[in-house]
Amino acid sequence: MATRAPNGEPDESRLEVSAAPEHSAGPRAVAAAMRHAVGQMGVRRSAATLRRVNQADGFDCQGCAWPDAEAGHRHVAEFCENGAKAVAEEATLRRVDAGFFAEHSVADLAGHGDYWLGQQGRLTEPMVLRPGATHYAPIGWDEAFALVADHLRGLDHPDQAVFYTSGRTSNEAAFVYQLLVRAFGTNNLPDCSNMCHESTSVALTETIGIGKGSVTLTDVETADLIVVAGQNPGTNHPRMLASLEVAKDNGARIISVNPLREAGLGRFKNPQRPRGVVGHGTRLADLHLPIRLGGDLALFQAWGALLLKWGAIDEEFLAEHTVGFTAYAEGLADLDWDKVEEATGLTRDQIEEGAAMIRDSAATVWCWAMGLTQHRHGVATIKEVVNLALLRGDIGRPGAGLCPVRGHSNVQGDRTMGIWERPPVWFLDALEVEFGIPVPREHGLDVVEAIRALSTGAARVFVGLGGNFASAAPDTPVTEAALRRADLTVQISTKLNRSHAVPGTTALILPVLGRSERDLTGGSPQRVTVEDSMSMVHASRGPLAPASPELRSEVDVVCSIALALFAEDHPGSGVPWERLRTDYGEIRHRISRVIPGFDDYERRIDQPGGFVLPHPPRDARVFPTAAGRAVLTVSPLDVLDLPEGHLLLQTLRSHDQYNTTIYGLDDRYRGIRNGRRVVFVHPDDVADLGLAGGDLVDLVAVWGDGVERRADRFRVVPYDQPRGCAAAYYPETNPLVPLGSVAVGSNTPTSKSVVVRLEPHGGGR
Ligand SMILES: Nc1nc2c(c(=O)[nH]1)N[C@H]1C(S)=C(S)[C@@H](COP(=O)(O)OP(=O)(O)OC[C@H]3O[C@@H](n4cnc5c(=O)[nH]c(N)nc54)[C@H](O)[C@@H]3O)O[C@H]1N2
Ligand SMILES: Nc1nc2c(c(=O)[nH]1)N[C@H]1C(S)=C(S)[C@@H](COP(=O)(O)OP(=O)(O)OC[C@H]3O[C@@H](n4cnc5c(=O)[nH]c(N)nc54)[C@H](O)[C@@H]3O)O[C@H]1N2
Ligand SMILES: [Mo]
Repeated sequence: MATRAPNGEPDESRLEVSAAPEHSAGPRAVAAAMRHAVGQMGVRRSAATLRRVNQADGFDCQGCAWPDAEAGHRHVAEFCENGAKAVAEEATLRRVDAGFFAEHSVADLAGHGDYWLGQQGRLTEPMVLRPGATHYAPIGWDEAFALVADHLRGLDHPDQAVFYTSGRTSNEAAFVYQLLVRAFGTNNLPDCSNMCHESTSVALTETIGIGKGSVTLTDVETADLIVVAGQNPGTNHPRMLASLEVAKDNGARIISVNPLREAGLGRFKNPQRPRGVVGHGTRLADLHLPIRLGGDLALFQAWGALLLKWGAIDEEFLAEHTVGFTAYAEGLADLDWDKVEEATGLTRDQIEEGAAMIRDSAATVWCWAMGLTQHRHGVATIKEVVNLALLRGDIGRPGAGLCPVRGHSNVQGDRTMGIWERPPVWFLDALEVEFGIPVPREHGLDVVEAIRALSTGAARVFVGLGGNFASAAPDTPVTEAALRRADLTVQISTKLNRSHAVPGTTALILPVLGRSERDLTGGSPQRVTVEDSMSMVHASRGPLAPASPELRSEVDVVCSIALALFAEDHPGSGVPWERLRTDYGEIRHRISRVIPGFDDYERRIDQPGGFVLPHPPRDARVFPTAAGRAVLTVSPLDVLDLPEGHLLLQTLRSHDQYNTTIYGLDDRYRGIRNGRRVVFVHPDDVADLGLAGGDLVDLVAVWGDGVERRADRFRVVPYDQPRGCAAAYYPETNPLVPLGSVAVGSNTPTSKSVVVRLEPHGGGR
């Protein structure tokens, strides 16, 4: 365990920096996984729990949304190092009970960061903070539900409440939650997607007519070429490395587009194969393009221009299935190569080498994650990915397609279930018909808008179904002040986090079961379902005894709020909430009547591995856009500008965290031990700024609104990447991300490009 400085935060003075390793996984990953698991769960519970992860009769790993192998092809241990950490974090034996809250005032909790808070263990009983109180105190479940209902009924308008969701929520809980919110009368359903793959959803919906990826696991494993842009699978989707290894064995080539040379895409030692334990492992990336932050838009346009010049396009596919080709080709006719080189930081030779690999590929899979979505021109960049896939006819045929790699394990499913502030009309119509309730039609607030509404007092109640809104959202002081201004904050959570420490005037903590736990709501075992990144829906059933007998399921909590909220004269009372609460099969039955693709839901999740949802472009090259075809689009070349003496900072994940949950203080693949307050800077930039490795600096963000945003006390770590770029971990750097700095079209905070300057801490070294 890390020692603690007086404020309860980790002692960063023990930081150790070494060279980043060239390979990932291997036996050290197994050792790290076991260390975390045993530390949180003990030996016997670790073995019993980890055996059930991602098995056909087990529970879905909370770690990520990468699909499982087909049911017959699963290993005994179908999880990865970071999956084991995610499981251990939830199945920990540590507890946060009423005694803990009696000991720690809210002010005390607010003095701690997410690492300390998360390490305290699982929440065990409902807690309330009354107006003016210094401490959370126990409250009965029924009283808690009545308190929520009273506050909601007391609002002048339903739009004064916002209902956040984090993507770990099951399909069943998500469906009843959005139903509750819409029956109440608002579409204020901001979710973690707004900060994550929203740029993807917007770009794909406009261009191919559906906001989801078009590949299956088999496509990835049989691709000729895989482009991995703006994604760090070694840390965030480790099981993807196993798929990439299979693809390599089948002859695929891989291009990595990333400012950093991430260990996962170097050499991969598969811990589940003998040759991963000895020897050098598989070299995954054949070409690494160290792109400047935000340069992908320019790179993809340049690739498009080269493919056009070489005539390396699928004319038949373009003629039959697309619109917009002529405008696209004209748009690239006079591409400004100087600007391309400036934006990408790559040479024309490097760009041509990548383009030639695309030209020579019979089938290409395009993978991406936060490195593309969290930029000002994130939507435009992803539209350029689509342009390339369309040029090559790479949608709707084997071994090819679009592969946005999702974050939270059920973030895609939550959207399918209607967690969306801008729901489609057909969905609302279907809800109205199914439940006989009027539902609101005006779009609701997304994350950034919700923070604004809470800040001004336009929104007065915040409900969070999972997640850690305070730490995940941008502009931390602004977000925290917004939450504190609320009349009521309700956090439905498994573990303590910063969001509990920045309460509204009244605050509730409602503790729930995690996915690894048995759910006996209604008296018999319940299962839930989730959807992975490739639209596979399958069941999940937890094997463990609940962390506390007081815990309720998310479905139970949501339905119980509804039962308390809707009086008999309210149309919402017509929904059979008690039936839904106690029988998740009934929820699935209702889902199957509202959402296309879920027919015969109950039976199809009995099949090992579940079932795949329809995806017209993937299945039949049908594109449900307004034009009835896939759309090639034209976007202006946007180059992120960097004032003299400044750096472009990306905020990213270490190997020892799950978003705002910090597992530990190491980032093994980047050579960091015992610390998180580090800023990675190119060695020549370190020198040019008059600094040296190990110097203590404050990060100061520069943004057009004149506000000075700071994050203090970071150690400078010289690290290979394009000049002018820098990297530091989230959420410590969230105070630097301006609320107003968002992606055009998706409103996603630009967490991967923040203009900063480095100031020596305390004015000197
Ligand atoms: N263990 C673990 N697993 C996770 C998570 C976790 O925190 N921990 N989080 C989950 C969630 S919610 C998500 S969304 C995913 C996140 O998965 P990732 O998107 O892989 O997460 P990040 O750490 O944000 O990494 C972004 C990557 O993009 C690169 N990058 C940054 N800017 C640019 C750019 O402008 N261009 C290019 N080409 N590359 C760029 C960075 O160098 C880094 O390699 O992972 C999910 N899985
Ligand atoms: N600067 C910067 N900011 C970012 C990002 C970035 O790259 N840079 N990434 C963004 C992205 S991609 C995302 S997805 C968001 C993440 O935003 P969130 O999803 O809001 O954050 P998490 O850290 O995943 O939430 C962790 C909390 O969820 C609760 N929890 C865990 N499991 C369960 C469960 O089963 N049920 C319930 N009810 N609660 C549970 C626990 O209390 C835990 O403390 O952050 C975004 N913010
Ligand atoms: Mo995410």
